[in-house]
Amino acid sequence: MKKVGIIMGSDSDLPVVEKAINTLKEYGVPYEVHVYSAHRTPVPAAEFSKNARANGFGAIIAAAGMAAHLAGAIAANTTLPVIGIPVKSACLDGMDALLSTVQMPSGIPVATVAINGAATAALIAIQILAVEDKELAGKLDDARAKAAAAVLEKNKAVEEKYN
Ligand code: RP5
Repeated sequence: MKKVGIIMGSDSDLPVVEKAINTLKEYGVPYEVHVYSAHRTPVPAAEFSKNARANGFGAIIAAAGMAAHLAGAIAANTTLPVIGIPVKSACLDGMDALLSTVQMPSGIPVATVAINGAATAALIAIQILAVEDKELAGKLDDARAKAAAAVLEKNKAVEEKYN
C-alpha cells in the first residue's frame, strides 16, 4: 500500500495532527510524520515533496497555522494529492491559516479541510488510497455503517423521550 506523508510546520501543531495519525493507524494505513516548515526549513520541505512519489507516497497531508503556506509549498513540488489542514493558533481563530491554505492559485490544488480538521484530512487520504484498494474501501464502508447505526440509536433515544 502507498504511504501517507504527514508534514506539519511546527511541533506545536502536533496536538491537532495526532488526530490524523490516529485515524491512519485505525485503518492500518502506513504513514511518515515530519516537521518541515515552508518558511523556516523550505529546502527540506521542497525535497520531501519532490521525492514523495518516488518514495512510495500516495497522498500528503500538510498542517500549518498562521501564514500557512506549507500545503501550497508542498503542492508546488508534487502532483500527488495534497490535503491542507489549517491549524488554529492564538490569533484570528484560525481564519489566517484557513485563508492561506484554501486560496491557492489555479493549477496547484490543495484540498483544504476545516480548521483543525485533521481526522477528516486522514479520511480523505484513506479514500484516495482506497480507489485502488478494495480491502481499505471495505473498512471505510464498515466505518460509515457503524457511524450511521450510532446516529440511529441516538435518534431512537431522542424519539422515545420526546415523542
Ligand atoms: C506555523 O506557525 C506552524 O505550523 C505553527 O502552526 C505556527 C506557530 O509555530 P511555532 O512558533 O509554535 O513553532 O508555521
